[in-house]
Amino acid sequence: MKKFLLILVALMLVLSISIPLFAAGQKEEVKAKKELNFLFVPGVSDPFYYTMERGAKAKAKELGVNLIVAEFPKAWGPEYQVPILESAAARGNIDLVMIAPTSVDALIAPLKKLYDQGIEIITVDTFLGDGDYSKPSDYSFPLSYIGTDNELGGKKVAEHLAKMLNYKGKVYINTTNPDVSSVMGRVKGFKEGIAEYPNMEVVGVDYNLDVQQKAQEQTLAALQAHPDIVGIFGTNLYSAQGAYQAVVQAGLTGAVKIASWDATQDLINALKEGKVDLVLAQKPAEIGSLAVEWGYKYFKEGAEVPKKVIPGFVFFTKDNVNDPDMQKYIYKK
Ligand code: T6T
Repeated sequence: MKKFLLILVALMLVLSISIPLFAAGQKEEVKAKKELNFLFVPGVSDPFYYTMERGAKAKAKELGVNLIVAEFPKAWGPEYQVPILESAAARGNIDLVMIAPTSVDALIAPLKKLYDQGIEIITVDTFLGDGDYSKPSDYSFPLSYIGTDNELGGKKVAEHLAKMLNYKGKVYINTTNPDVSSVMGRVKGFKEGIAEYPNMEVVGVDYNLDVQQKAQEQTLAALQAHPDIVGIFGTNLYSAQGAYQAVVQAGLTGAVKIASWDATQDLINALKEGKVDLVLAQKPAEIGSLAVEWGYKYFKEGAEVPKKVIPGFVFFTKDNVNDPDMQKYIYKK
């Protein structure tokens, strides 16, 4: 019995040393490989992610990384994104997945499964859990979150909108989903920003599930329910496009100020026409490019990837919308 126990202890010792060595050896092997395979999984089919794809492709070409772009989900949600992720990853030989998780919780398990198979993860635009990958948790396995500081953006939008409204009146938010980090952050930041002004109030938040038609209908209903709404925040491109269309439809252009997020050509044109008053432009091409670059540095140079990489944002207003140096911020494929 004693002899058996001794053998068991010795066996466990050998295993505890050799498993990490084997894993480290595997990583070294990937580093030394000539070509890296990165898989990009966007959140949905929209100009924001097409622009991100463009930035990622350009950087991949420059660095000689093989970038595989998964099918763009037709609609927003894990039920569309997870099957695309799983079938794209099943082709094998993927070193890194760059993905915009369409839910803070529902993507944890499918991504953890890939991570456990040896695939590194960078979340772009949206994150898992609270996005803090620096403290141990069941969602801290990604190398990094690379995307906008959405809370800060929401706060800044509130400041601009409040100023346009002389710091008084009722405002309304149209957003996409309650479990998506990007828009959650925007709503939180905006509410906190508006709370700074005692004569302002957020009268409602609607969730359009990233469907523009729904955003338009909800905004019309909100304008009917609260005829004293003077400002609206559309938290992403479909929300904002639906919201301003509703204001046009209600004949309230100019009377109700629209703060919008995401610089599509449609929203920029609407700004020029006075149908929208503010457009926040994120930097999707830079997000895509940075994700490829950090992945490359990690594998080829052994770089430590920062847990958060935050490119900034810029605002379009009627005063700068025609500036030549602002045109690069309009989303393009
Ligand atoms: O606003 C972007 C993105 O940041 C967000 O996570 C989802 O919506 C967009 O893709 C715009 O449609």
